[in-house]
Amino acid sequence: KPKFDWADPFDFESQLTEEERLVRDTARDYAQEKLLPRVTSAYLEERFDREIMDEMGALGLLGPTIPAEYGGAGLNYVAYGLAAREVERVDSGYRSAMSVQSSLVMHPIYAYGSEEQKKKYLPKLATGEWVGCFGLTEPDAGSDPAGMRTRAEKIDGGYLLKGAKMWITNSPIADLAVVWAKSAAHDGAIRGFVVERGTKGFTTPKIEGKLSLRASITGEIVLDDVAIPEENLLPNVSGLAGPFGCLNRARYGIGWGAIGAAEACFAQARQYTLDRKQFGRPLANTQLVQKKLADMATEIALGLQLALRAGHLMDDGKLPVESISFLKRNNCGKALDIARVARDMHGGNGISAEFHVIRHAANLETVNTYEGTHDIHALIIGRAITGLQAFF
Ligand code: TGC
Ligand code: FAD
Repeated sequence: KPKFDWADPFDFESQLTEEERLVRDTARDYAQEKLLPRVTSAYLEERFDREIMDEMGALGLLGPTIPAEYGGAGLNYVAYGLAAREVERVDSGYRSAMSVQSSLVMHPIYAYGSEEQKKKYLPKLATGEWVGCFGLTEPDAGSDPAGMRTRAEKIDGGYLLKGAKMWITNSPIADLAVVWAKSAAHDGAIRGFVVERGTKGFTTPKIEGKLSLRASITGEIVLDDVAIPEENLLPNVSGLAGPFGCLNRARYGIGWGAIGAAEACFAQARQYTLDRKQFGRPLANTQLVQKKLADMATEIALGLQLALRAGHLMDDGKLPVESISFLKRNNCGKALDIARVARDMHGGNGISAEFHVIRHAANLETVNTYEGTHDIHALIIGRAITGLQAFF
């Protein structure tokens, strides 16, 4: 009789290749041994440890799908997803740092950059020697990035950038920023520009006082007449398809990562309710608790299969962007529900940092919002189903 494994009820494991398992194990060992011990203090102190980027770089976790000739690990998208799941099992903020560098900074330079840009930036970003950030959102343009105000003006030998970006992961520690701006010289089209730290007029104030994703550093990007040379324009993309091409990959990785956070909450809630006794028996010996655990396990199993299927399609170049919205929306929404229920199942202890569940729940509020909110992805899916635009 096949044996039931509560942590892997559908033998997910056997669907992975040997290389994918190796990447997963490397990421899991690193996350459990090096990230988990420092996450609570980092979260409480609202601190991101910069050396994490070097550590991830040394393990090949930055730009894992970028070919080796530019410093990447040349892995497939399933392996990338598995790594995101392991890192987010510890904290969504650490996965954020990894996804921004990989999908939002290295990917656009790789996919849209000149050969010189690829050679100059990608190897340093792959090792973590340099940190990058991605500036799309603005104070008045979040869900609707087409409404951005940041402008690029043509000047002799380059461009002058004017504007401001808001809620930018890693901006205060970034060595370079990939910034999206409307360029008058290109009929007002949105274009991507690489801005290096130290360029006059480029500042990145930290956003203090976040109550979610506190182990990740977030800031603004202020572009006060920033003059950059012509060679810092990303030459091979124009329009919103540029930033969206990056978001597709990051959203895909988040779909995997959120399941890692949900699994951590589920495992923690299972153990806690087995250990904790009330009314003379373990909490896990009650019908309500068992139903909650069964619901969690079901959603995790479904979400994981969805992520793997998406990964296989992505690796075959057959994953429609609207299907990425299914993955991002479902897995983030379900992970947030699971984290909230796990918090509740811990009673008073559930609000303590020691038990991790409230940290995951608070983090997942952000994860459910960034890279397209839960409702924005519903509208993307709704438009694809009906052919009707309901954003406005
Ligand atoms: P729409 O008319 O739909 O499209 C405009 C142009 O873009 C193309 N396009 C895409 N291309 C590639 N991939 C996609 N997913 C694409 N979606 C659209 C489209 O084909 C079109 O091209 P063209 O050549 O015909 O002009 O544009 P819209 O303005 O109606 O868009 C509406 C909407 C809601 C879909 C979109 O704006 C949206 O997705 N909003 C959400 C914004 C968002 O996700 N922001 C994320 C910021 S970055 C971030 O959060 C990082 S957090 C990272 C971390 O810390 O982990
Ligand atoms: P809004 O767009 O103002 O949305 C507010 C509410 O209105 C949401 O519930 C939304 O679903 C709803 N809404 C909006 N439009 C509609 C509509 N048409 N119909 C119905 N409901 C609607 N951005 C970057 O560019 N780079 C980053 O690195 C980055 N990192 C981030 C890190 C953190 C910690 C956070 C919190 C955000 C980050 N973001 C980043 C920004 C993020 O992508 C935006 O916050 C997100 O896209 C939502 O935009 P907004 O905050 O302006 O909300």
